[in-house]
Amino acid sequence: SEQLTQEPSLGQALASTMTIHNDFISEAEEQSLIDEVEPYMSNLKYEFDHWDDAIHGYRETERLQWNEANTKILGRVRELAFPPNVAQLKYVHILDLEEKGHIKPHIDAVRFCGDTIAGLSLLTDSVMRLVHDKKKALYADVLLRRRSLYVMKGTARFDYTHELLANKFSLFKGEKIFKGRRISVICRNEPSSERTSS
Ligand code: AKG
Repeated sequence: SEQLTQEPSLGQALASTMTIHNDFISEAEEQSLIDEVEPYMSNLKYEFDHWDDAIHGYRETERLQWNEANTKILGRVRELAFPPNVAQLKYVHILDLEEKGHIKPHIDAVRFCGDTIAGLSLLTDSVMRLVHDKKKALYADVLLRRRSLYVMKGTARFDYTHELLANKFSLFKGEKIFKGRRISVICRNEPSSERTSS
């Protein structure tokens, strides 16, 4: 699942800029996040087959206010992902992918998001594929376990597309990874004025 051996320096750059923290939250903390977002999410419809959309079978929202327990969890995410003087987006992005849902390869727009993306994966394991934007033969699959946190920055965020494999293609090191419904809770920092003004 890693095809980066032809260019070991790129493999290293990727490994140091896409980090996974397994069991970042407990089962109780996962439930606490779900309990807060589910009443709102369950009223939205899943969206499908928008021809130009990167995401299929999803519903999403952004949230500013969280209860005390969840504010603490998100504080731990922010503390790990962002140095103290980095301006963070206050809104947290919540993406709910139904079992049939998947995310097509894309790079997050530099206009809307800074150099770091930190995402908690809730409810299911899944596989994220990172493909070098210019050299498509260079890619790595990353296992996003239920309750893990990933932090994607630098090379991984700017030079690689990321996608979340549909259940029928969901393999990691040759092993089937069942992807059920997945909710991701994503913190980002503010876009940099240098990148957006060019
Ligand atoms: C995006 O919002 O751009 C994503 O690719 C979401 C990634 C995730 O669900 O962890």
